[in-house]
Amino acid sequence: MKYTNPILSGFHPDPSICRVGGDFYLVTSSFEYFPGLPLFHSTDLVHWEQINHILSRDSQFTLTKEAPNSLGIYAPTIRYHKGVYYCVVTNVGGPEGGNFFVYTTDPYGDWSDPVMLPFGGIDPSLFFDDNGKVYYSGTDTGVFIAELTLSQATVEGRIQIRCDHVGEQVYAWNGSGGNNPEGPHLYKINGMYYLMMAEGGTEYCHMVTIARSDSVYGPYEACPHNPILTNRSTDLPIKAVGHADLVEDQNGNWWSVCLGIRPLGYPFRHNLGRETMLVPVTWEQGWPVMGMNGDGHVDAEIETSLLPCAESACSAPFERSRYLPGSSFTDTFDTAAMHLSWNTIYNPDHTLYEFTENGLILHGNENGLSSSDVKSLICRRQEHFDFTARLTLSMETIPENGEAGLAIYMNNRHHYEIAMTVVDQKRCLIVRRQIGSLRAVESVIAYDSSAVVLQLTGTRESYTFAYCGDGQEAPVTIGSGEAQYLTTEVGGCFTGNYIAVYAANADAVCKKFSYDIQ
Ligand code: 6LW
Repeated sequence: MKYTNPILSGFHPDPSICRVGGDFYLVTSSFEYFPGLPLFHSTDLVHWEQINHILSRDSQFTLTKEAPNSLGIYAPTIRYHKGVYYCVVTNVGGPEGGNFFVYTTDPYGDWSDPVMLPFGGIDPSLFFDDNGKVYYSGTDTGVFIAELTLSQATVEGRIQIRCDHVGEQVYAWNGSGGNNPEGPHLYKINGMYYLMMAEGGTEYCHMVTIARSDSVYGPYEACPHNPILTNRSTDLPIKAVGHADLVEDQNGNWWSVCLGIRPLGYPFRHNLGRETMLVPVTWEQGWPVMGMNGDGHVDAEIETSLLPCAESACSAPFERSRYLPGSSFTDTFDTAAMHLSWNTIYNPDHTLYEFTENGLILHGNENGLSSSDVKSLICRRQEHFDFTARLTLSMETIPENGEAGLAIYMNNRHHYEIAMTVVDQKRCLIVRRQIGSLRAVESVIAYDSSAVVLQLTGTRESYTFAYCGDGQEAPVTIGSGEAQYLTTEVGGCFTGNYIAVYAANADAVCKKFSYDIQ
């Protein structure tokens, strides 16, 4: 069978994976977006459903508002041990930031409040040794390992886990000499400890390296064929691969998930964020060999007969299906809760969202798209280069400065949008672009009706805006902008583009939203 990378398209960086029987669980970073840590399930490693968010409550985390930088929820690790799922992660920024873990016995249900850990830095990982000891690895001035003493109790039928003590931080191996050694994961495989990490930075020199030892604190011996995974200095379409995690399937085959990017073209610029890839892993002389041909690369198409669940047996893996990422999507906002694929930026102000039988009312506050504060906005990842998004929107009255619309959004300083607004006391539709400190109004057209369908079409080259009024059959294009200026290389950081529905200084009713893959 052939599968294609990415296995999770759009902004899904720093993947971490664990297996429980025939079930795989995968989590990715979420930065300033809320809820945090999307959680996915698969039985074949290729088809994933989103089943939950690990951080779904304000009591679990407060996101720091410091746009346009990406702060917030960095690089998680998910592990399963004796009936309990653990996710350890960093909330970067703010007084409530730091490293912590949350846990649950049901990954589909609520995860615990955070158990804070007294380590600085980022990229935490947990390792449960078969001798009962638990180790944390992370990255501050270098990559370190420290023992954790955890205790478990059952209170009112619910499991409670505490961290009673942390051991000394031991800097056992700091990679092969590349910059930014980070994202460490510790494993024990056939009696040997393996410390795998990313080096080279999360850009085009990214790579994965590994070392092994017969003792957890080392000394570690570097793999003679490091880096074991990289696409640097190749012509492969997927670039910047790194930050990997390893998993063994129930048949004894090994796999790695890692992040990678797909530039729009040359010069390299990418707008979909860092995406999740899957590569087969074999072992030679006690070292992992990654990639389809063992060449240490991530290919866009991978031929393998080893996926853990044959296609026929996987025909009904999604009984509890919540959301299949990467599919076309329509929301008529007729449930009282936000669909799993929607995010807000920062912890939301819940009073800005009202579900009614007419649709979702966005109560716009004073914060427009360029604000670095909490906005009346919902957004979902751009998962494909080619797509069309449509929003059916109505606004009865529009006060001065009021607007609502549909945007392609990298951050508060890089976004293009189409909106219904008022100019010179007349209702109109407007297309605007902001690229850093440059702002332009592309077009303003008079528009009399209170209802409209706004359309955003994406390609590798451009984002194009159109509208459809009452009784109008074909959308009318009123503006467009280059895709290459809404990219990480131009104005982004660690995230990818989102399609956003928003209101500011006015109320708007959203009746329908659709995202169609072209
Ligand atoms: C993450 C680090 C990295 O913490 O980028 O690519 C950082 N790897 O390990 C943000 O995702």
